[in-house]
Amino acid sequence: MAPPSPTIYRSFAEQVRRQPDRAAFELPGGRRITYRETARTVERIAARLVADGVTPGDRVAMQVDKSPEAIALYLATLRIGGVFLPLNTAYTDAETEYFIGDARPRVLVCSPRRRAGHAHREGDGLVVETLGAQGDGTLMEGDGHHDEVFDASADDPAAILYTSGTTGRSKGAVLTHGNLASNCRALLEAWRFTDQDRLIHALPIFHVHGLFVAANMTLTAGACMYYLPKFDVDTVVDLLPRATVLMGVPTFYTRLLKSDRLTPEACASMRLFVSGSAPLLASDHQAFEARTGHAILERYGMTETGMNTTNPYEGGPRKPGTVGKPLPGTEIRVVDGETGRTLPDGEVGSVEVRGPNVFSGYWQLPEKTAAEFRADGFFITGDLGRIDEDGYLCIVGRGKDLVISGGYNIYPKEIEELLDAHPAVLESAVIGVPHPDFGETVVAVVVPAPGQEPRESELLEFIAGDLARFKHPRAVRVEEALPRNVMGKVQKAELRKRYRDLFAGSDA
Ligand code: MLC
Ligand code: AMP
Repeated sequence: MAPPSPTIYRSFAEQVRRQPDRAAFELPGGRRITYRETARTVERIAARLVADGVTPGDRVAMQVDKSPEAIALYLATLRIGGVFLPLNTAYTDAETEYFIGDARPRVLVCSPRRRAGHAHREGDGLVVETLGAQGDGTLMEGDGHHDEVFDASADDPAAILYTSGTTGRSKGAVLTHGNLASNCRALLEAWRFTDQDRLIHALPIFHVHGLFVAANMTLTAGACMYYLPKFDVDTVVDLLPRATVLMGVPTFYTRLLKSDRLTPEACASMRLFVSGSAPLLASDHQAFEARTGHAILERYGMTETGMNTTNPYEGGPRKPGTVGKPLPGTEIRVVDGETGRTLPDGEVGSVEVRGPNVFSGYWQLPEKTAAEFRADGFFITGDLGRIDEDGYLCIVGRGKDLVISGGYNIYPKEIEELLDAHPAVLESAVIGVPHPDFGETVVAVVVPAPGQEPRESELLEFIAGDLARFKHPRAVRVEEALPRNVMGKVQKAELRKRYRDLFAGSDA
């Protein structure tokens, strides 16, 4: 009989067996949670989910504050063959409504303070549970036990993560057990991550970076994470002398560089700083190395693919402004977006990726899925890049209309549709402009409806109820008309140029 395929859950269970008394989590204040204790919580939650009616293939949605129990909920879902659906806590009720309606989860676990807002959803096949930041809530009630472990194969779905499209609504990227496990193995090897590592985990856990990179790597390697509710410069600097690895978005590093406490001595036990989810400024890379002696390792990934490329851990330079080479088993090519022809190294084109890390498709959208793949199985990332003389990939821009602010993706279309619905607005264009803290931030350019004079505060208030705070434009500018090309298409590049210095020199 073929051996069971490796999965994140099986690798975690193996660590529980191998080193039950080792700490998996260390929390602010010093509380430690061992692998054995984590496994018990996982079993309890699994029993609760099964009692709620979850069967293999059912979605389990989670929109809760970061806690160790939230990670246990993720593992419990994998254990029973459920499909995990994490949602950003910043989403408004209107945004959440869409995800729930589209994914049709069997269980929604929300924070106790949002319980009332979800009451109307109950019945109709959905159970609402609560989970608070302190491990409180209905999910933790009961003391059930669930022995069975779902025999997941590599192709079975493990998670759905929503990623907005350039047109239409968000699409759920379905990631399989094989996607998660293979990508995690490749990263463990590439970054020499072992059970001796102590990771500073300051990322949110509803995205690929915090969940499938940081948490999966820690729990499958049998390592320990300093598990923080959110990123805070001083807390992170306090932990550096006891840690070995930090994984963050570029904003982490921009903010760390502002602290006088970031010194080579503070970093003495650190062996690796990783950056990803958005472009790291080459100047920040260089400043960080000059200050600490550590060259940040930049890697490149996305929701649909997990991690694709990485700068080398050893055996080559970590080059600022590049995202390195493909992970083992993953192929990258740069092609002419129109014809699909592979371009010679050095030329800028569309970045495409193929490998065991690439997702199985968009939830219930076979046509949209087909449109994003080439016939030979390469996935079209929507990023623009070139391969340099050493074979390193450089991401030089995006073919997709997307703003990445502090590592969060924001799709202009979603904001434009809301602004356009305001009676004082004829049309709008939303762009990303450079920002000293978030890398990029959102600016809305609006054209007034005839005879109208839209005010910034009025427009922001109008869209606030429907949009998570991090998506709100940080500035609104009124123009008589939007720049258009001969085809009538709005020239966002021209607008970006016009407003590129809007936040230059601002103190974030
Ligand atoms: C918070 N705010 C943001 C924001 N984060 N606004 C724009 N962009 C963001 N990223 C808002 C808050 O609502 C608040 O609004 C104000 O900004 C100030 O908040 P803050 O307290 O200073 O922000 P903070 O909590 O420090 O958060 C900043 C951050 C955080 C960068 C630390 O956003 C973060 O952890 N980002 C990581 C995102 C991530 O994990 N991305 C990975 C995606 S996976 P106000 O006005 O109400 O005060 C992926 C694939 C891959 O992309 O390759 O990894
Ligand atoms: P998401 O859809 O949230 O997973 O975001 C994925 C996108 O983030 C990619 O398609 C890239 O545009 C961007 N991204 C991730 N890592 C990097 C990086 N190191 N440099 C530049 N862009 C990145």
